Amino acid sequence: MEVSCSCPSSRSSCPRLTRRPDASSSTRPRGCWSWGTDVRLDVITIFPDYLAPLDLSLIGKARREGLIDLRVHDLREHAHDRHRTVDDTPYGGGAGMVMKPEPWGEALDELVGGHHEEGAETGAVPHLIIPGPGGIPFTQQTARDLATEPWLAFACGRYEGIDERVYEEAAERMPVSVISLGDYVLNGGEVAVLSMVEAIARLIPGVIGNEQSLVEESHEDGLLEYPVYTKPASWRGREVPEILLSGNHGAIADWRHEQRLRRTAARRPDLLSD
Ligand code: JB8
Repeated sequence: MEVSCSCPSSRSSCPRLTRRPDASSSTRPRGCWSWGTDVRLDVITIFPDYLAPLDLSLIGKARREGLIDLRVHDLREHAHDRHRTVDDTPYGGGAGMVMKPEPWGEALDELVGGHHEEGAETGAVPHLIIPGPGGIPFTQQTARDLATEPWLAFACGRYEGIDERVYEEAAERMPVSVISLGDYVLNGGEVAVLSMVEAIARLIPGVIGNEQSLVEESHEDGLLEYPVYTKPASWRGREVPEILLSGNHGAIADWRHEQRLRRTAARRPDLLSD
């Protein structure tokens, strides 16, 4: 079955249609093209195995169904010396090593077409995300914004970071954002990319079955979530709040709102004052 399309861009220029049209294990009809839902994600790293968890759970299922086209690339494929070197000592001295520009240049060329080549591929480019503790903060709003983009690429740094000229050259070829998960330091970008991909991918329509569960959660409307309970009603002498057993839906909604306000004031007063 071939589904007709109404997207104004041609198939050959739409980055959302570069994947196979009929992933064999998809629950959608074979040959079914989708519009505005699937997203391409590329990750460049010297540790591709760090991204293995993205085969699991809801994100793995979305990949197998073709909702997410996630491709992980080994940066060392673009290091051509005998030791596949990706780092070198910093100019000006100082601690640690810096990632060399040449492998990054080649890896980005491979994504978007040759180095300043005319008409390579379709002209489509990804929004390049580079995790780093010196970046702008990643928030639920960042995840919402990025989830609307058709093509994201993530560059995972290691050591003391990537040669600054890579950021400069990339920014002349595609949108680039340096993004930080928070005010703490990791050993490299991979774990940050795992977090960002999960936060972004779960907002893509179809990835999470129950879309209402995306609305009723922390950070969706500026307050933390209310506490939740399930059976049994009494456990180790601890009772579920009586209101939740009352069947009074209005009173339950009021109680939950009050719990959200209290919890936000106690744990995240910054969310109430901003
Ligand atoms: C070297 O804390 B982070 C982070 C730390 C890093 C690199 C990338 C990200 C690369 N250290 O978000």
